[in-house]
Amino acid sequence: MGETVKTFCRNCSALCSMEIDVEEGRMVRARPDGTASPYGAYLCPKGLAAIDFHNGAENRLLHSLKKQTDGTFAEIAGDQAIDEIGARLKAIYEEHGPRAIAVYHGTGAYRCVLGNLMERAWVAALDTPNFFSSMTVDQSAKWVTMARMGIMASGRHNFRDADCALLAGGNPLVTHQGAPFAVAEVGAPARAFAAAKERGCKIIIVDPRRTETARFADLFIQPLPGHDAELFGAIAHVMLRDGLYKRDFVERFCIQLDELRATLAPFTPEFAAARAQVPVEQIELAAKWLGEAERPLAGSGTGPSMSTHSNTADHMIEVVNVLAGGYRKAGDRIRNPGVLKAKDAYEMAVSPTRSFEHEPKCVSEDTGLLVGEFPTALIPGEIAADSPDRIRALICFGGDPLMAVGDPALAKAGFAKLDLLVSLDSRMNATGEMADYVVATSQPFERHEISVPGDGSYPEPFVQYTAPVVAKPEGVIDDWEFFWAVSAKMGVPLTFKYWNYGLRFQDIPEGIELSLTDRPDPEDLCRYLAKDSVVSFDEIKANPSGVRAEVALRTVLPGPPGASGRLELCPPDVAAELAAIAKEPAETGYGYRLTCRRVLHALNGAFRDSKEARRRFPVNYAYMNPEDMAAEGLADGDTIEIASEFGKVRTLAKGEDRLRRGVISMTHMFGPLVGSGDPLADGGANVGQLTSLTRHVQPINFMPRFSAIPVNVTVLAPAEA
Ligand SMILES: Nc1nc2c(c(=O)[nH]1)N[C@H]1C(S)=C(S)[C@@H](COP(=O)(O)OP(=O)(O)OC[C@H]3O[C@@H](n4cnc5c(=O)[nH]c(N)nc54)[C@H](O)[C@@H]3O)O[C@H]1N2
Ligand SMILES: Nc1nc2c(c(=O)[nH]1)N[C@H]1C(S)=C(S)[C@@H](COP(=O)(O)OP(=O)(O)OC[C@H]3O[C@@H](n4cnc5c(=O)[nH]c(N)nc54)[C@H](O)[C@@H]3O)O[C@H]1N2
Ligand code: SF4
Ligand SMILES: [Mo]
Repeated sequence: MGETVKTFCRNCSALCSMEIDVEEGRMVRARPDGTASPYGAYLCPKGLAAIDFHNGAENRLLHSLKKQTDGTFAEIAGDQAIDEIGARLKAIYEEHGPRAIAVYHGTGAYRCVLGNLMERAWVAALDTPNFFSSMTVDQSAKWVTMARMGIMASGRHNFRDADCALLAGGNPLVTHQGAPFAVAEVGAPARAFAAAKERGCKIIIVDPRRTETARFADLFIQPLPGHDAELFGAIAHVMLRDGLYKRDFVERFCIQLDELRATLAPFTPEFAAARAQVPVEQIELAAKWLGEAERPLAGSGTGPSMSTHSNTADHMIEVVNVLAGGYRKAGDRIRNPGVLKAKDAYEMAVSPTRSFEHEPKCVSEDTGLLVGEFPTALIPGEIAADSPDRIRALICFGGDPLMAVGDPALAKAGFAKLDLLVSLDSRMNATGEMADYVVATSQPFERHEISVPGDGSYPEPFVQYTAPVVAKPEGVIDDWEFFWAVSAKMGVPLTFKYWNYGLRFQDIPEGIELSLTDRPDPEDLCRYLAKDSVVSFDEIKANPSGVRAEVALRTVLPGPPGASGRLELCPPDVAAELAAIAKEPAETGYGYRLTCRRVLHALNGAFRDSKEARRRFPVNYAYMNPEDMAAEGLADGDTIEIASEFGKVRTLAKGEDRLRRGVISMTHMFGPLVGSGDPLADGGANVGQLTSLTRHVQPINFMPRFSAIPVNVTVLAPAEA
């Protein structure tokens, strides 16, 4: 007999509500569940493919593995693996101190609520500063901006309230990436854009590729990649030149306007238009629309954050948002103050912390923490450093850092110096291949979860809880169990807390002290997380489609009297970066710029081997403008070699008229770490081979250049007819 179970997808931050048909303990079909969801009924192909994936696609691991002395893996029981890992960690900790132990938190860990909080509790209990995540090889330019400019505590406008929205280098129709940085709604993004247009919101998209999202654009700017610093510098220049900025806002909350004006003097629209190869009029128009809007919103996806001068570019995008006054004001309605933890917002600026200038610092470079994390691109260096504080043990939770950081030769040499490498994952990946232990974990539909990651970020107040839809296979464990059990084995007591970004774990006063011997009950942990909820845990549990909570109307409150925080628009380091960019010569010798992009049917390294993804993407194609292909004598499916200053990849070319000429667009995390030369046999190519961990890296966050990479193309073989 079959049954239908309600739950929610945990692949991305949309957390779409769904129902799943289960027959004889096996999931067979998934459908969207619009009963209470803040997006209505919606599921993307990855939500649907999740069933496939659970049922064994992509070589799901059903047992943990231990590396043997001959380099092969042998199965090991989960408990045994934990005992051995716990003992080795304890020895490393006692001999070398807490800094010898590091964790890497990957994309698969973000929506794993209990695992994530147990990991944070463990790291806090060990008191190691070595916390790394995929965020610092993603959009940590945004964290750098927060640390150098400060933040407006009132927050940006909700997309549903904006009357002019600019998105640079993001494609939410495909990626479902939204607030707080990008401009979109995470679930049902096309519906949200259509509704925005209906309301009369003007939409500006800035992207070298005419993205799926760009079909909603009132103004589409298609620059050469790598020139957002100039482009947004020029938009700011025009806003200052024409008085198109919110004077009151800037006077109340900002400093360094004169410095900004002086620094941006060379950033005329003509200068930026020549660099980015866009019409001057588009720069002027973007400045005018944003300057005149009442509730503007300017933000970016990964494009500018991965591209040339990413930190400066991001600072300038935020400067444009500041000049436009793109934040909620006192009295503005807060659409979703949160349900599990409802929060107030205040109209006040919080001055920059420049946290990266303070202790603790990395050992391989003079840089410190950003939002409590060290830069992931420094992991290989932090392992290889000649320092008593170097990293000796690395636990990777739901990620593949070896693939994610690029520069495989350097990264691999670093990882090889570890005493202990553990991958906590539901499948084997490149990092797992190098690991001493791969601990097989449960997958979302096999565990308890409550919507902590959506709280306060859903477009409307909403909360959902799920118990496992199906039982987990015998040989796998929950991620949270790993951290709890390893900690117990080390004799380190844990306090489980409701942590979220912006909080320091140690500073959170409340928590539950966990026993080292009695395994916590996951439902009890979820109940604890709902302790302060507007809707009681029992009511949440009784409503498996989730609850659209009735939350009393909250508005943004005025800042406390005497609040003296200010946004720094143009600190000296940013001014110096802009001055250097203004004088920089063009990078020559390369015919193309290779840009980052994502595809709908894969999620970084995950789902690329699902049936649907493989049918569409036997490899990660190198998309090129058809005129460029004709000029190279290339046809669809021809094999090409793409070479940067740092390495080469081989893949198949495919025409895409959405791209401007001179741009090649390719997604990441396909193929093996280092390709064999046969892209079809490899199932794609790792674009990380074209990147460097030592050259073209940003100061502060050490972000490598993953987009606008200068490359040349060689034609290798025509496609078979
Ligand atoms: N289906 C799917 N969804 C995903 C993912 C996935 O792999 N697949 N990954 C998830 C993750 S980890 C993330 S971080 C998010 C990312 O979410 P997005 O940021 O929306 O990701 P992309 O679709 O890669 O969009 C980046 C855009 O930047 C453009 N771009 C590249 N270089 C430049 C540049 O120099 N300047 C400008 N202005 N634009 C540029 C590219 O053409 C591309 O359209 O998506 C998440 N969601
Ligand atoms: N060249 C280049 N490099 C890039 C990028 C780029 O665009 N170009 N993008 C960057 C970005 S934005 C990111 S986010 C990183 C991605 O880097 P990572 O986050 O390190 O890589 P993913 O492939 O997303 O790894 C997710 C892993 O989580 C596992 N997983 C899924 N669910 C669970 C679970 O419930 N529990 C556990 N334990 N594991 C689970 C999956 O099997 C998968 O192996 O790469 C970065 N690197
Ligand atoms: S958008 Fe897709 S991957 Fe993200 S939660 Fe919804 S169904 Fe899952
Ligand atoms: Mo990401």
